[in-house]
Amino acid sequence: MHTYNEIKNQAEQLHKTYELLEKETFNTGEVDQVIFTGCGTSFYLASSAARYYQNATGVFAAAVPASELFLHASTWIIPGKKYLVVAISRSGTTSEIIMALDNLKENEQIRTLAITCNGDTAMAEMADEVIALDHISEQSVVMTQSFSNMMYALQLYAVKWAESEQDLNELSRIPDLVNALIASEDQTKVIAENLTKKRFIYLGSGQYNGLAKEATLKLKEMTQTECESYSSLEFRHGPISIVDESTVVILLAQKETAAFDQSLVKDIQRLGGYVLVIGPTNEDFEADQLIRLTDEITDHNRYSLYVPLLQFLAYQRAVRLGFNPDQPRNLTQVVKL
Ligand code: F1P
Repeated sequence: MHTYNEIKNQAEQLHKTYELLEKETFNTGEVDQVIFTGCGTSFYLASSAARYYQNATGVFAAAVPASELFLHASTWIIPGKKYLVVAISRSGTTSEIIMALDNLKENEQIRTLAITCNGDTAMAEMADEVIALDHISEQSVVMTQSFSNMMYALQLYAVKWAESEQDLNELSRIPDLVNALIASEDQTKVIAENLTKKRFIYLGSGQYNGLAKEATLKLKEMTQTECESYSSLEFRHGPISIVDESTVVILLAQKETAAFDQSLVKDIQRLGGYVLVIGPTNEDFEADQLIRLTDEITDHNRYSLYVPLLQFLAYQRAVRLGFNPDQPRNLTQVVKL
């Protein structure tokens, strides 16, 4: 039940995250590149946050799993360049993130920022700066509100860095909009509870590609379904061969990519696939099911509105299949090597 509750009350927590970040000041000193890093959900968050950050600030940003950063640091760090490494971890104790930070600590070209839901950890102690969302104390094994809140905090961080009032205004509206969406949680049940559908594919582009990957992980963790995700238009380049009547494609649509999104939906439908589109679609957009999100918020800032829908979908399917989402198979809250 705590997994459900933690999805359900994330808007309240987003309010608290906004209040916290609004007050904070950060070191925005010169950097050449920013590397976002984490493991599992926190890595997918890193993938989205890197795209958001670069778009907001104009500073080159990339995402890398924390394990890659300590196993293969030289493939990421170029001597002579200045880096900011943003380390993401709900627990702040995952082995790989600690090892990555430890590996970088002697390096003077690198400064670090940790974002975590536990400010009292080795990770927080090792970093030069910390964003501690201590109001999030998630009990669920799978990450839900910790994901949305850490992403939202990193969006606010980027926007403060860029000094963009317009983005800050849009982001300030997000918690109330998420709250309204959560009230209609049943929208995803149509597909979550349809057991004739066996195969799930998530598609998203830009910062939404990381979210498509995270949605895939949520479904996999809670239901052990073999599912996949791709950058939207990559899907035609091979993976589309698996589409049949048992396939559901969940497309994270954006205003700026609408024409490409629509033609992709039609191609998938022609092959028998069922397509659920989540996004700010126009009246004339066609799909098997549409969950419309407001276009009053730009593609750049709409991210948090997709998140609870994708989390509910995985949760609802788990319940329909008879799994207990609070006890996902083979998983623990923290991975220690
Ligand atoms: C990240 C993580 C989760 C995953 C699992 C183990 O932890 O990999 O994404 O669902 O429960 O931990 P963290 O470093 O963010 O605490």
